Amino acid sequence: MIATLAFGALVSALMLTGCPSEQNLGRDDANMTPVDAAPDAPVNPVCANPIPNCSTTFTYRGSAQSVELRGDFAADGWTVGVPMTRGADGVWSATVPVTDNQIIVYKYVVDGNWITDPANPRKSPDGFGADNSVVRADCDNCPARAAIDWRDAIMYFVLIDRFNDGSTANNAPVSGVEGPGNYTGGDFAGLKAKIDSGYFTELGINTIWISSPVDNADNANPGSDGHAYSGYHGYWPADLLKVESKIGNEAELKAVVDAAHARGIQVLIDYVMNHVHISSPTYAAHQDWFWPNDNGFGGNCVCGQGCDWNASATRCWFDGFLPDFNFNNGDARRFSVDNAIAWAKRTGIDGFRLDAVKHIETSWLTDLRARIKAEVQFDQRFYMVGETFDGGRDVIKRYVNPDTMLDGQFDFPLRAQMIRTLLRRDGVMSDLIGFLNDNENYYGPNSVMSTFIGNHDVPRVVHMAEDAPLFGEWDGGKDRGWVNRPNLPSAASAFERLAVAYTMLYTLPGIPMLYYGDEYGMPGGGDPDNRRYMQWSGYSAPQQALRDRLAALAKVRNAHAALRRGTRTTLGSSNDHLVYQMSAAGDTVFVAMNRSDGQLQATGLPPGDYRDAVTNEVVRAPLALSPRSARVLIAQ
Ligand SMILES: [Ca+2]
Ligand SMILES: [Ca+2]
Repeated sequence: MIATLAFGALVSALMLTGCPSEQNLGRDDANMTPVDAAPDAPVNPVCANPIPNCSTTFTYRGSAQSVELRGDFAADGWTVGVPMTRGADGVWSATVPVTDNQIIVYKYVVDGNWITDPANPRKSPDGFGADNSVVRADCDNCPARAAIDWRDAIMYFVLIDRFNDGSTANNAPVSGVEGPGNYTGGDFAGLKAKIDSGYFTELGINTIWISSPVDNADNANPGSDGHAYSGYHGYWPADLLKVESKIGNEAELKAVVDAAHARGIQVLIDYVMNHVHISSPTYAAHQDWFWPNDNGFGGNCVCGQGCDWNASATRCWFDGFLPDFNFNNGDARRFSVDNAIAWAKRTGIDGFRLDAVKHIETSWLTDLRARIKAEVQFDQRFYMVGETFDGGRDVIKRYVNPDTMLDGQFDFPLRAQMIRTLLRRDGVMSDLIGFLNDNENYYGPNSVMSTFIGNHDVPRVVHMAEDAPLFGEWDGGKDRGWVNRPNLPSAASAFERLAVAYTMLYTLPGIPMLYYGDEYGMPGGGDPDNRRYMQWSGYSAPQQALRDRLAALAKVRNAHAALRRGTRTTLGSSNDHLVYQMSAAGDTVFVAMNRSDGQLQATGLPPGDYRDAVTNEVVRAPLALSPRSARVLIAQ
């Protein structure tokens, strides 16, 4: 709204009838962030009487014979336009109906010439080498939600189909597909129910990344393992303009976003731009927008088959039924970027998780960021985090530039090192320290990476923490995706090691990302066994302890800026333990962890009394660390 008011001379937009009075500017208890959220977490001014519809007026000062408004204020606004009329003061104007907070991209046609609005500094690339003007209507003058600083985010990934079935009416599994590869019923309605019930709030989650809401192919297609799969995962986009009916409709998606926002929770959607499913109407209409599945040597160009994953990274097809966009084609790039922008505007989301970044032409990313800045980002930073599933920091960093591309990426190299050192107990703690020393600040001063140890493309992390680990840090675990599927470990040790690793994630900068089910150590081998339906009750004691620990860690992280924004100093270590200090202005937190199965003395911790911020115990240094334990300590 600030942006709109800044050029109020341009848009005399504000139809202020019914503007809420001071006392109802969102101080509605039902909408307040619960007490365990960060002191500086966003509060949520929600207007008591929002005004959905109003009108806005555009003006042009200049001599002309005719002036017309063109833009996306109406479905045919770019082709039909609205004639502007000259007032007695010589100012041209046109008034169009809008909804509250509607973002309008427009141009003026002055005596037949298309121009941007000379009085409006906010411009967005039009994809043809020139600009459009952009304004946001503000009907109720209601203050925006308090903006999140993304360094304060704690993220949770919901694979919608596998999370919570809120409506059996939309359940429609694909015939010919076995259970693990098929739709299981999870939907937006189920997700909203969990948001409303406070599930995420109790876990200290303030950001949810949801799997793609875009319509997916209804086909069954074979995976590389020969089993038939459906598009339950969201990575087979078909009709790019529609919501996937098996997980809900657009109103239900919007209700998820609104419910999250009311609780101070941001929403990211997974946007899949690299490819479409071969049944997509976009592919049918525009085959020239896609790379041919032809390696030039008489073979296909499927990644890892006729084309190399790396040498042909941007053009190879992930599978023979997944045509790959060629964004060197300007029409293809405009269409795709338009589509991503449209999803952001329609849903009111706060960011994107962008799939398979190293497999697209970089021009797509730079075009998207420029338009996000102009057309979507008004009240707070629109966070874009990429997936580059790679152990190389250089290739990951290539796409991190908050000004022109991504805010950050998922930190796969950190994940690998943490799994090696803390869960599998390979090597020694100094390996991890050396890695952290190199990793901190690696991606640039304004980047915000996302840290994690589990996601939907690797075996469930609990099995890497078992006494005898079942998987290595880069294992896909596909050999245990359908058969010989791992069981829940019965011993507490694996869960205790996970708690140590999460203590590190929650005490270092970056956005910790929790994969659904990992909060209670969900078991599972490789894809699709790593995507079992969420378990909502009946946890073992070690599972419950892990989940409680994560909730407590989130509270500690929210309470201490040093953990979210501070700098780390190693104080002491041995082969099996590590002590470090996190410091920010006026805030110091000590972290001590022991990965071994025996008790160890923490070294480097200054002598004195401490309060364990997770358990509230008071302890004294020199300090003994129990087997497989970590403490977050505040000097007393
Ligand atoms: Ca359902
Ligand atoms: Ca590609």
